[in-house]
Parts: sequence; structure tokens; C-alpha cells
Amino acid sequence: MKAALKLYFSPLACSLASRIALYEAGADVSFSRVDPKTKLTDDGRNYASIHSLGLVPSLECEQGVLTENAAILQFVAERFPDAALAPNDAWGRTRLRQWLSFIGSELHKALFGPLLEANAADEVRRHALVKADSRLRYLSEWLDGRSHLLDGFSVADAYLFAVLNWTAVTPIDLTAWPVLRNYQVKLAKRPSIARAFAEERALYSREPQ
Ligand SMILES: N[C@@H](CCC(=O)N[C@@H](CS)C(=O)NCC(=O)O)C(=O)O
Repeated sequence: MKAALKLYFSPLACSLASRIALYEAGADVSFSRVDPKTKLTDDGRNYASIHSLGLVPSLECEQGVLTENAAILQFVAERFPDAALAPNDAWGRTRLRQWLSFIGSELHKALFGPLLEANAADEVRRHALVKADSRLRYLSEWLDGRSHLLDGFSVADAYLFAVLNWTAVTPIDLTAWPVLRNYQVKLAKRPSIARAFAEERALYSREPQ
């Protein structure tokens, strides 16, 4: 029988966060891999016919195709309330949106975007790195003494985990940020994260060069 949800992803991209959330939720979901270079799905379709921008993640659900990681993460949290992936009070949900916005704009796009973009000019990379210190200090100060961004694990932690992984292939050295490194190491042991990460790392290492 066809799964209720289908996640389009590329290995170790930000879509890893959506996979983690779906595993946490115990969702009935199938996965389709998008080749970042050819933009073909693993069953040979042009991914542009699903999301014209060619960006992952996107999530096929009964209502249509949902794009944008932050929206998908909140959709999963709301659809599977028993998984407690988001606070259930108004202020907690506001804080969740605050962190999803920070991760999506300040970290994902402003900082890691240029560092991961193969064609970015050196000047653009240098400019991104100038911002790294203040963004990572802000995050480190918040996480000092905390295990999660909010009171318990939430979809924001899934997103932050996916983004912090990228430090491995950028000049950002997480060992210089012990609070962030500890946070990452602890989260990596969470079963949903360990499973999602291991599965996508295996796919990533088989990525054509
Ligand atoms: N605003 C989008 C950005 C998604 C995004 O940047 N996805 C990257 C992978 S982490 C991607 O698909 N890049 C491929 C490309 O730029 O063509 C979101 O938050 O979902």
C-alpha cells in the first residue's frame, strides 16, 4: 500500500531534519532521493515537476506538496501530536518558530549556504565566515546548560543537528565551540537521529563524484 507521506531528500542535506522528525513521529512515509546535480529522482523523474526550485526537502501529502523545511517540520509536529515534537503552549510554539527562523536564515542560508556552494566567490565565503563567530556564540550561550533548544527535544533540534553536521566539510571547527559540540554528540545518540544519519551517510558516500 502507498505510504501516506513521501519525503524528497538528498543525503545529508537539510532534508535530514525532516527525516528525523518523521522517524520521531513514527510516520507512514516513503522516501525519494533527489540527485543534487542532475535533479532527477531515484525513479528517474525530473524533480522540477515536484518543486520547480529544485530544493529539498519537499513532502508529498494528501493535501499537496509542501516545501520549506521549517513548514514541513511544523506540519509533522502538528500531524503527530503524540510524538511531542513541538511545545503545546502558545509561547513555546512562538519560541519554536524563533529557532526555526534563526536556523533557517542565520545559519543555513547566511552562514552555511555560501560555504557549501561550490561556485561561491572567495569573497562571499569570507563574508559568511565573518558572521560565523557572532551566530555561533549566540547559539552557544543559549545552549550552555541546556540539552535542547526548548524544554525538550523538538523539530528545531532536528534542524539544528542537520545544519551543524555541515561544519565537517567547512572551515568551521566545532571543537572551538564545546557547548555546540557536546550538544551535537548527545543528539547523535538519539535513536531517530542515529538511524537517519547512518542511513543518509551511507547514501552520501555512494554519491557520484
Ligand atoms: N528555503 C529552503 C531551502 C532548502 C535548501 O536550501 N535546500 C538545499 C539542500 S540543504 C538544496 O536543495 N539545494 C539544492 C540547490 O540549491 O539546487 C528550505 O528551508 O527548505
